[in-house]
Amino acid sequence: MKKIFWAMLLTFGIALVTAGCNANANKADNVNDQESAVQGENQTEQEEQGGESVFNAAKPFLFANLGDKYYTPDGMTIADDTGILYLNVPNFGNMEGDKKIKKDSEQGGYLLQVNKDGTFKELLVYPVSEVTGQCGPMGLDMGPDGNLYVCDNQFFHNTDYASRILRVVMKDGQPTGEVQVVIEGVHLANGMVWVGDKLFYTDSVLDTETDDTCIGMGGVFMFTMNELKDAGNGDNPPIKVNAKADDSHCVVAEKVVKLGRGDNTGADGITADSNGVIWFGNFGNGFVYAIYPDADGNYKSENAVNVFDALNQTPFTAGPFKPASLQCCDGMFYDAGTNKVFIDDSQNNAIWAFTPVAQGEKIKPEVIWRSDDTDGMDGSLDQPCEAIVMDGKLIMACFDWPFPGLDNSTFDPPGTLSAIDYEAVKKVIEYYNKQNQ
Ligand SMILES: [Ca+2]
Ligand SMILES: [Ca+2]
Ligand SMILES: [Ca+2]
Repeated sequence: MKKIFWAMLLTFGIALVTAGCNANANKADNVNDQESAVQGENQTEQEEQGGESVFNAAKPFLFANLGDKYYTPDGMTIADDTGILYLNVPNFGNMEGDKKIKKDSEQGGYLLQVNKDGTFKELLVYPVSEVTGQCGPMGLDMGPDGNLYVCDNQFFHNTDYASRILRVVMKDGQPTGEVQVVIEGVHLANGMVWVGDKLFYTDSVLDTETDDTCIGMGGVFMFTMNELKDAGNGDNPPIKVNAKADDSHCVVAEKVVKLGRGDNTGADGITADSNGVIWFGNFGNGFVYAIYPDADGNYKSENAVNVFDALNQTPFTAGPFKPASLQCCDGMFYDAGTNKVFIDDSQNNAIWAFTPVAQGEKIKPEVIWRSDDTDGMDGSLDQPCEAIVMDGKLIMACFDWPFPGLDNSTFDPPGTLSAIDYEAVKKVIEYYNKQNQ
């Protein structure tokens, strides 16, 4: 469960301090205080270099080499009470045959525990679906009951609504071995977040009529813990959903406008900020949306709005990176420390960040880092799919399973987790804040 942090005040405070530093820098020549003058010179130097030193410090490094066994890492979450980082590894990267059987891998994929030093251990091999003989553990989050809830994406094995939401029963931070099917009938289960007693997950492929411009649809589904608690437990059957916009649990469905590489995959990454606002984006075209809770804390379709129109964007050109358009939102992660939502951009091998905005406003995503087409072994981004902050690092899982139109051209194990120093991330954010003034 993501804690609701009261970070707005803190962030506002940091913004004021930053503004004060800028004022000093501008007046540095006239100030006798030596420290202020040195600080001013450093800042001028950075500006002359286009922030080169700021961006160089934010170069990703290899946080974990997952070896040849765990090659397609995806969802991550950290337990609030224990600080344990859980990582799902569906291992889609290497499959064979018509039934998409995973090669050199357990068919169920894996749940790993990742430690602060980048070492890890396998906690669970997921049990497989009777329909497909596979399991595809992707997005996950800790529920208020202390159990892990998991998106089991079966879409690559079976497009006949075989995806599920699973409950990994936990005790003392470790799986007991029991895994229950809580929801079934999902089409492409992808991202997940708990907000209080409400679970939200994205289904990236909902049934819809398509034409030349609208090529797909995805949506966000919501369940309360009260609805879920008995589902799949003992003799109780799972809850069945329809992967359609008119399902009673579908809070919002958004069509995918054809753009760039023409990918029709809808809602993917999803996260919640400290005000309980839900942020999600489309994998296929990079559109970003928000669902604002109403005064009673309810989430309704009329409060779901587009906050980033990828069709009418100007390519991003700041920093030392190639011009980039945001046309792919994979995982999203809200970090209270910076008050930023991070977007994993699988298409551009990039990590973006934006500040949450009030209802009616638009977001302004900015590139924190972008890598070339790499194998990820030096920590470069190799199709980043999920991000999380742990122990002074922004950590990104590298999916490394190329689709058409992505910068990543080659599946090249071992699987990798990249990381950027958190202080360096903050300095990049400060740099952009200055440029925007
Ligand atoms: Ca995803
Ligand atoms: Ca790789
Ligand atoms: Ca690669």
